[in-house]
Amino acid sequence: MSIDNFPQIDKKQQERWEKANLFASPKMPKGKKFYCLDMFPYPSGAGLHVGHPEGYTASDILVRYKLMNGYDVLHPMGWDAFGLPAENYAISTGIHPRITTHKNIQNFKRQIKAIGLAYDWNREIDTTDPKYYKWTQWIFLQLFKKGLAYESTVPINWCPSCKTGLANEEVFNGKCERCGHEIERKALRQWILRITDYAEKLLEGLDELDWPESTLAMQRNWIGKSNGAEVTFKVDGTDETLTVFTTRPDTLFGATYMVVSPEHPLLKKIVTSEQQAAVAAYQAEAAKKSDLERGDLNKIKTGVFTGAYAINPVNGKKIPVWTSDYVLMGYGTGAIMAVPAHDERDYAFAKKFGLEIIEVIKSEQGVEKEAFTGDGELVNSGFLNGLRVKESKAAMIKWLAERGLGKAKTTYKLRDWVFARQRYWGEPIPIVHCPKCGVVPLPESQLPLTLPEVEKFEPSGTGESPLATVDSWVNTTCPHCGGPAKRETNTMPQWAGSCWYYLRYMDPHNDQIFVDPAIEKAYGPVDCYIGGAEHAVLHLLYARFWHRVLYDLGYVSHKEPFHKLRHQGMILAFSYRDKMGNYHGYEEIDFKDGKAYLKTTGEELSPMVEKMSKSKKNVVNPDDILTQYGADAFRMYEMFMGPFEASKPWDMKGIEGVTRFLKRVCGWTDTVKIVPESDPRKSEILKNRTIAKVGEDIENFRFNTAISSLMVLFNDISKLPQISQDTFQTFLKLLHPFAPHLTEEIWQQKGYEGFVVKSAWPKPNEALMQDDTAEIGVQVNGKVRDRVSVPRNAERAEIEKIALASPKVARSLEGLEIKKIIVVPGRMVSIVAAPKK
Ligand code: ANZ
Ligand code: ZN
Ligand code: ZN
Repeated sequence: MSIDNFPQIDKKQQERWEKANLFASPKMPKGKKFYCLDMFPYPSGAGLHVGHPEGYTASDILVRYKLMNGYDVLHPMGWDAFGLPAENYAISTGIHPRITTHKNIQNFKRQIKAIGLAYDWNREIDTTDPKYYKWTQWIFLQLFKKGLAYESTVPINWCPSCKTGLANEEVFNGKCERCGHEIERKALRQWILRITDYAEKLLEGLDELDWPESTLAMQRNWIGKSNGAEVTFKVDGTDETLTVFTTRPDTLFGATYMVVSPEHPLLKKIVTSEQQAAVAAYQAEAAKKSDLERGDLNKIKTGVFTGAYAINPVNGKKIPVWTSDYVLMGYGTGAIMAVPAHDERDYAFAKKFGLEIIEVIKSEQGVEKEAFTGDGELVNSGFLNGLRVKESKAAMIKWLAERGLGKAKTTYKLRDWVFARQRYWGEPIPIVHCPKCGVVPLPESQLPLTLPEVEKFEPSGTGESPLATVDSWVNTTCPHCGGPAKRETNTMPQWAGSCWYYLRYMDPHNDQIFVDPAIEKAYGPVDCYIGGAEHAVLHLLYARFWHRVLYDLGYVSHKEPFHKLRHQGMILAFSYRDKMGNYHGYEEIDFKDGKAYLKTTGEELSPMVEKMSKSKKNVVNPDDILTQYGADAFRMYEMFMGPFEASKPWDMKGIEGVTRFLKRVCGWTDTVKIVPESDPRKSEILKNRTIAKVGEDIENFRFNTAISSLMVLFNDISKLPQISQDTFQTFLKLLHPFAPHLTEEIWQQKGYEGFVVKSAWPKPNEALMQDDTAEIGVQVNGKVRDRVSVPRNAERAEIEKIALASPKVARSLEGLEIKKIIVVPGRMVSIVAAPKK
């Protein structure tokens, strides 16, 4: 019974699993539970990429391992299906996004199923299904009622190419996250979520998570907590005051001028008539720049003197007030005290405009050439002289507070979340605008508020969503007064649906509430979450925010949604070029002995590692791999390529190697003699060590080394003339999470009961893990003649005896007389011999 038609086995086993409903999770977990979540995909028209299954296979391995360890496992899959590609496709073809999305989902599902992943498909969700987004809208209403959703007309990031506003998190280096177009500032009426109210909670929550350090750091930086003080300065000759935020109150004696942001409301009150024109011109210039150009990219400082002076509260000194765009209105108070001796930006500004520089922290280098930002002893600072920076901060805050001139203050970089998009294919925001009552939330009984049919999907570009053109939908009655009113026409951003989907999976068919609290308590939180690192501050921050609000409202019982998080690395690919530099696709290539040859001419091609792209003919389509090699080789190769988190190239030669291994396993199971007795001690030790190693490796996402140790075990046991049933079954069980189809097939063919995945994961026998013998070399006159195995605690005399008993050693001693035997315990035996006299 030769088994090597892998694709055929895949189909047969997958049908068998589906029939037995093997991966349905219980409604309510009873014993130990394990919730393993994959970041659900956006079902694009291009279909699955080999990058998707990398994470999915990892979670599947973990899930099968946990099932075999007796856990009630929750392992769902669904579709994050709102978004721009379907809508843009609709604009160019007129085909409704619902239709394209549905088609793409079917294709994704077929591809994912073909990999044999242990999902509970009864829990499948689709964020564009009104039954699902009813609850997305419901959660929005809870945010609204809690005062966490508000309307405001503010300058926002506008992508002129996507014709929509974007959140700060969606802008990278001043460019649109989706299309790369330069972002503009545009004032638009917006829905905004008050995520800043949760800055501290979102920061603190990070401490309890098992997440990659780099992702934690990105979230901490994004939230950007700064401890410092607010200090109030009098504007000379007026009743006005200027308050600044500073992280360095210790340097107040070194403040030699002040800067207000060009948008600062006080600016027009304090500017002198001589300076008015210059300031107005400067304000107009600054309005054209993005925050990024004014902040991190701002190398050349510009600015204008306002004509006004302020009084430094600590020494009564008169210092000039300037305006400059390096001070942003959106941070702190929009005004700063400038300390050029100890702040790089202030230093550059002071040098350029010839402003005074006073050193207040002593340093070896001095402040002749640059600002000194390190720690040191305070000088030129009155009552602070002689103290260090940290003590001076506290002392200065105390001094200011006692006089009502300032106080300790904490600020955050995090900004509120712009939560409206001027597009069609998103969740409608359940709000009505009434001329009498103002903004009125839709009653929960009217949810879901479904998307209306439209003729044109084109965004107007003026900042109005295509929904605004559907009069019959827009015109409605006010739920409050019953008078005529208009619906909100903005839709939610693409991130909304993924903010809570992991909760819906726990109880996907409930139409009373988004998740039954008892079920949430039992299944939550997600024990292991797997997905790309590109979501470090977008999805992963937004979902934590919604979750924390739901927690505060008492709807969920855990503070954080995702306990453990792991990111898969990027999959690159080998591309192959001929002598002329032309690329050749994998179907044109013969892979032989680790080399690549062009099928038509036999020319050897040279490989290179690059990003997958059509032009390089190196895009790997999972469908092709699955029909040629089968799902197990595909899965095993994805895991064997390298460390899970590392980016690594897909290599067709590698999949050949894994396939050879699986074929050897097949051949061996056909002929191997399975007996009840146990195996030689050496194999038993290796088996027990491998059990422990594979389990540990799976838990720690070291799938590649787990596979290596399985290969080592196979090499050993496949050489035995016969094998114990225990070892045989153990091997199948250990291999199962990686190659589920083949192992189930063999299990079935050997007539074993049930399914491997329903059998118990083997327990390593501790006593058989320690090897109590050691292999040592035996030398005769400096040449190694044999290796012998000796008990670890053997005495010198016993070791000598074993060494001399070796036939190889005896042969090399023929005609010689032993002069001396040196035993180095645990390492070697060295025999010195001379010809017999
Ligand atoms: C005086 C000072 C002296 C400062 C010194 C720094 C060094 P982080 O750490 O990012 O919170 N600042 C405050 N508000 C600002 C605004 N709206 N736009 C631009 N800069 C602003 O930075 C806080 C520091 O950035 C504050 O502390 C302030 O400059 C500046 F030796 O005050 B500092
Ligand atoms: Zn764009
Ligand atoms: Zn009304």
